[in-house]
Amino acid sequence: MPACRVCHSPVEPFIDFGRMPLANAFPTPDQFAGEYFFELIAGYCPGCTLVQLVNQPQRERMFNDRYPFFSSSSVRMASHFRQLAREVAESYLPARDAFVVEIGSNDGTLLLPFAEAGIRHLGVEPSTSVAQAAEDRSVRTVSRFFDASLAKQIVAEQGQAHAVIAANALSHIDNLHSVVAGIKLLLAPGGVCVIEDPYWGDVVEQTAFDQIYDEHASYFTLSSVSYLFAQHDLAIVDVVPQAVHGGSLRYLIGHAGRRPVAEGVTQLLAKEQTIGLHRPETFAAFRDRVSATGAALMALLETLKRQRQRVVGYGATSKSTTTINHFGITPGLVEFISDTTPAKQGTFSPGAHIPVRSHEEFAAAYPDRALLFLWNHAAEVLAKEQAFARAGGRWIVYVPRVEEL
Ligand code: DWN
Ligand code: SAH
Ligand code: ZN
Repeated sequence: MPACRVCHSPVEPFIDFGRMPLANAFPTPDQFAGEYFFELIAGYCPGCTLVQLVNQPQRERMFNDRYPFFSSSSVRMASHFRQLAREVAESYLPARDAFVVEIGSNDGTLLLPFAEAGIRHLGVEPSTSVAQAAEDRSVRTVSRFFDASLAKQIVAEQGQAHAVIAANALSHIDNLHSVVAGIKLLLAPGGVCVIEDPYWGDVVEQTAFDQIYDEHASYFTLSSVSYLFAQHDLAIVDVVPQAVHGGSLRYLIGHAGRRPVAEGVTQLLAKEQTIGLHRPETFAAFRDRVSATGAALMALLETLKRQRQRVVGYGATSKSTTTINHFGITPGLVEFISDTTPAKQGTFSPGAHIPVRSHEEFAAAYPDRALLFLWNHAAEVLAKEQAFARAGGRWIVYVPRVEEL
């Protein structure tokens, strides 16, 4: 059994999705033959409770000059990050010479409000495709993987940071100890570190199985995050649930002993114990619900095909790679996938090779059904696609369960 990336105990596999391509490696036909596949298996560590991938693809394969996910693709996420930036600026930054560092800053969506306010900032973003987009918006970015040695260099050249932020980034990082040691070095004595990631409790509760893919190396609970940060003399001082990405948790972290620990922290730790998130039967039931979702979704798609109904996918998300390849969705069942990202248009979905086309093609001739791979942004999508519903189109969702809306 593989060793836990945090405590080195043997990890116990609990779900196997089979042979899987990389979620964001959208190939063109000349690249079909060279596609990279790995066995997508998630496991649980009984030593420190961290849920994690058993086989982790190399980071350079995933995060590079072709990385096609741009944070600015969701208007709702941009406003979520603007609100977070406001809270950090109001509550945690000194009036003079504040310095903010973001890990996994992508195209600069979260740092942009700091840049606009003239606040000293630095984004750390290894994928040059998106780092360049940040630079184009005048968000200062260094295109490197964050770790302890980069943290040391930043401190030497630019000083410690009053806020270190990582949204949907820590879950993407396999060398967690080096990264958390780096946060320890980088954070000013009274500074705050804000981490936000999908919450494993919500993944289980919503049967949001497609959050499991190559880039998501770890699936956090408060228990596992507390354990990790405590190893580096950092303490979780507050936790705030967030509705984004199907249910996330925001962790506010400081140097141990520097800030009072909110009651919510002790309460959630106790709740994670009582609801049995880490019991074998919880994992078994999750696996059963994933199979039930697959059976229901494939039956519905087959029925629609027999009825000659046109089905188009909505959002060539990272998550869709797991759904499509695990359940065996083919171009015969889903005609194409509509996506607003220019870098994905004209490519094909990883593994199954369903064409990815522009949103204009979706709007030009509405299909009978749209399969919502973007279920986490359902509110944003349904609000702007009212014309599709008026034209008689219906949505298919599959998280938390298969339903036609
Ligand atoms: O964890 C991660 C999160 C933060 O973002 C990364 N590993 C990668 C990415 O995950 P995702 O691809 O599942 O993210 P989204 O935000 O669920 O989907 C983004 C995709 O959907 C983009 O290709 C753009 C597309 N999109 C669209 O076509 N129409 C997005 C919106 C909001 C839309 O209205
Ligand atoms: N924070 C953004 C992007 C999330 S996608 C948002 O919430 O929308 C995850 C990002 O983390 C990618 O842009 C990826 O390139 C970056 N990343 C992966 N490993 C990293 C590392 N070691 N250090 C910094 N960023 C990393
Ligand atoms: Zn462990």
